[in-house]
Formats: sequence, structure tokens, C-alpha cells
Amino acid sequence: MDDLWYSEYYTPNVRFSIRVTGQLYRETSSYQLISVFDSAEFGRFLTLDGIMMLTERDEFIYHEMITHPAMAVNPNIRTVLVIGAGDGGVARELAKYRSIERIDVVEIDERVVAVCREYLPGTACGFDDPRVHLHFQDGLKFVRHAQDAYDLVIVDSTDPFGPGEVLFTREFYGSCHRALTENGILVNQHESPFYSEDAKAMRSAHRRIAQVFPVSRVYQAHIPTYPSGHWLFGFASKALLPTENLRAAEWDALGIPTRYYNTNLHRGAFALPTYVEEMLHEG
Ligand code: AG3
Repeated sequence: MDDLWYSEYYTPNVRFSIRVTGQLYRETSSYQLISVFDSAEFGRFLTLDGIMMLTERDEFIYHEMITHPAMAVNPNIRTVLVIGAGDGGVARELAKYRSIERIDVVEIDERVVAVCREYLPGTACGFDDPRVHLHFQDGLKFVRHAQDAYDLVIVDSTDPFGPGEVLFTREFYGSCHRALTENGILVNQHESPFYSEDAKAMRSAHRRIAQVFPVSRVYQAHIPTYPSGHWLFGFASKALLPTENLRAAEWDALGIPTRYYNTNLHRGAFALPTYVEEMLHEG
């Protein structure tokens, strides 16, 4: 058997590796290096500039957790803006709600969508729903033009390097605030608290969001193929509180099929380890 491995360096001294059965695709787009690999353990997976974006095996955890907590706090959400997410995973989860009327997905790199349509149909199927409108644009530029337009904004970005960097700025969070309706919620992928570079990114994101939104909280999930396996999401809003305003019975009655998220887990996900709480409160 060929001994081919994909590795992501988590620090100069730690790397995570998956044995691959082959590289299915590789392209340098105008924005980044796009690769798709196949593996026995995680199925197919997508990397951008060598960084893990999703695997077929564990993407359900990330995509459910970036979507359903906000929907269970406000099951009346009608309009959603998704930034990044060119794989279609977030759109697929949102499309499970009959009450949602419009989903705008703003992905900067058209090639990511094309590659996912070809190699990752399990997430790209999210784009098939007629309520989904794809915009190949810079997320910051798009959100600058929106005012009082969305009940939910989901930021499914890369790490804060390269094309995704602007999605971690104070200006961007301010524009998201303006784009949201009065009960609006902002959810973002919030990096990991464990390795110091990731923790730095998560602290600065939290500080900036808290400067803009009256409610700014963080919740966690276990994602095996992201650094340390311990991943965070931000829940910010103009008014609604993530656990206090949870509408569990209403959400349960919708019968949304999930494999990771449920409303009991929702309450627990906002209970953070002490060292993470301390990092968030520093500054
Ligand atoms: N969102 C990327 C999360 C960041 C992963 N970071 C890392 N592996 N260092 C991926 C898009 C999924 N829809």
C-alpha cells in the first residue's frame, strides 16, 4: 500500500495527519490552492491552502453546530446571509427549515463551489434549494450594502489568514450588526482555544464582536479534524440570549433531522471550560 499522508501543522511542533488513498483534485484559483483528497478513515476532504476545511465523515458536526443553535433560539428566522461556506454545508442545514424564505450565500471563490459540486455532492447539494442565492463576491463588500435585511448572519470562514482575514475585523462585525434585523443573530466560526495561535485569533474575534453586539457568547463542539478537536462558535445578537431564550419544545416539534445537535446539547454547549472562560474575559 502507498504510504501517502496529508498533514496540517497545528504548531511548529504538532501536526495532524490522515493517510490518503489519493489526491482527487488540485487547482490554484485566483484566491488559493484548492485540493480534494480521498481517505479510508474520513472519506473525501477539502483543503484550502493546505488547511482542512471539511471531511465527509465529520462535517455534519460543524455544519449542524454553526446553524441549529441560532434557529432554536429564534425559529421565526426568515432571511439568512451566509458568508463563505462555498461547500454548501450551511445552506444544506438551513434548507431543512420550511419557514426560511431566503438564503444568500456570499462566497469569494467561485472555483470552491464548482469543485465541491463535482467532488463533494453531500454538502454541495445545499445549493440546489431554490431559496438559496449564490453571490460570488467579497463578503465584507456584500454586507456593507445590507441594512436591516437579515434575521441571521452565519460566517463560515477560513482561519484569519488569506482571503478570510477581513471576516475577523471590527469593520466587518459592525457591518453585520447593521445588516441584521432587530432580533438579529450573528454566528461565526470562532477558532479553537487550545493552541496559542488559534487562541489568539479566537480572543481577538471575541473582543471585537463584544465591542459591537450587546450579547456576545461562545459555544463549543468536538470536531475531530480541526486543530485540537475542540472548536468554538460565536453567538452574538442584538437582544436574544442563547440559553435563556432557547425555544426547545418549539424546535423539537419541528422534527429537523440532526445527528449531533439537540436541544439538551444546546444548553451544555454554552458551558465552557474554566480556562476558556478566562481567556474570553481577559481584555
Ligand atoms: N471552515 C473552516 C474552519 C477553520 C478550520 N481551521 C483549520 N483547520 N485550521 C470550513 C468551511 C466548512 N464549511
